[in-house]
Amino acid sequence: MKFKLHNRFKSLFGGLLAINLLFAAPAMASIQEQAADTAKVEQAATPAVTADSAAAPADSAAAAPAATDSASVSASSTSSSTVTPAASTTKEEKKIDPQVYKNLTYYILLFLVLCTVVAVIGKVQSIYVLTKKVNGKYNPLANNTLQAALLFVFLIGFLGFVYYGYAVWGSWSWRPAATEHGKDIDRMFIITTVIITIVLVLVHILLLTFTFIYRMRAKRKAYFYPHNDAIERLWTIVPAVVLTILVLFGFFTWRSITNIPEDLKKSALQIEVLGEQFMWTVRYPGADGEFGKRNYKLTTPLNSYGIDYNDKTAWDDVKGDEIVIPVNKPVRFHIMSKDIIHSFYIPDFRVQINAVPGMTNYFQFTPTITTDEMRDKMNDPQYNFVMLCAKICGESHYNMQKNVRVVTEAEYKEWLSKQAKFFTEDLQKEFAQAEGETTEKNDRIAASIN
Ligand SMILES: [Cu+2]
Repeated sequence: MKFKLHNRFKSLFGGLLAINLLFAAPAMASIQEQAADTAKVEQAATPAVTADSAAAPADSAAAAPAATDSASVSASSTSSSTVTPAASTTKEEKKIDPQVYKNLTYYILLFLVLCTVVAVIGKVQSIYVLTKKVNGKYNPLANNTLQAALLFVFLIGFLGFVYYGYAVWGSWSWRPAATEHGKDIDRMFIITTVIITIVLVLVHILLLTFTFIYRMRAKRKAYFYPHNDAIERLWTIVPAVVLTILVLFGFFTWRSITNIPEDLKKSALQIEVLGEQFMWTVRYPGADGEFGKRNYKLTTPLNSYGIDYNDKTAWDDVKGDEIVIPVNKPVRFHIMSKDIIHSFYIPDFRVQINAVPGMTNYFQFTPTITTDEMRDKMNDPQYNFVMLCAKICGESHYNMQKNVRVVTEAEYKEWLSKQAKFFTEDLQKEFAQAEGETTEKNDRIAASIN
């Protein structure tokens, strides 16, 4: 009865698999068809492209059916949004590339071959067991010993790999912190890593050697040991205390970084950073040290930052093409977002905080190493600090980075004087026109800026 049920399960599973393939085949074919379609559309839409190079994407798409799912989706979305007229003309002559069916057959066959290999191994194993049984040499615990030994081998491999990971890759991911508070974060990181590494190694040694030592053996009876209050207390209280210490440690470190007295907040160099899909805009307050007011409702094609130019403190606001900051001076970043959540992240500075639409987050820190010094330290003359978005915020998320340069005070001032103002001439004209006075006011604004 048991054997029959087992067999029935197999045939049921096989049947489901066959039905699945039956439905999957047309779906996969239609995905291929879309990809081929799009390639044609692109060919039609860009006459400059030669027939050979336009046919190439269709071929490569057909050659990798597993990968075409996402490719065809993105490709078809571009075709529908940008080149709709061309798409409608080519729609009538769509034809499925025969290569599609060849590829599909190939993958189905590959799958069946794999299934057969697994089945053969299973059969060989059961024949081996049967022969042993027939010869009266069958040991029901042999498999148990094998599994326990394999787990022990796994333990050796695992510990070796952990060691390799720390010894070889550890240094790759480690760079000196380039800010004052960075040292606190690094200390916390190292202590946490040491504690969790000790726990990781101990737990795995215990787990996998015990499965080997106490494996089931003939003539051994398991000792029934249901309860021990002392041990339970130990393994509850010790981790709880350790975790509490770690959490408090993190809490106080974060507080020491973010809790800054009002006067130090004000005396720091202020820089505003506005994230949006998919760029960052950097605003320096200009000579008056004050940012002009900003309101998202004022956003226009010319005034993409939404600056309120009725506020005269906005007139000298400077647009940074990169982030440049003087060394050993506290800097206070005002971090904002225009659309969705982004994240302001400078790994070398141990700085990361979300850019959230509708609110401003702040991060104040003091850089201690200039870019040049860091290049010497890293022995890499091309090395740059970089600020990047640490939230996967969409298709071109990777574009959201800005170079960060730490320089001397003099170099900073020189750089700042060369940066463009937000209040461009075009904007000045637009603003003056909106005010109802043209040239006169325009001149007045220009005079007061320069
Ligand atoms: Cu982003």
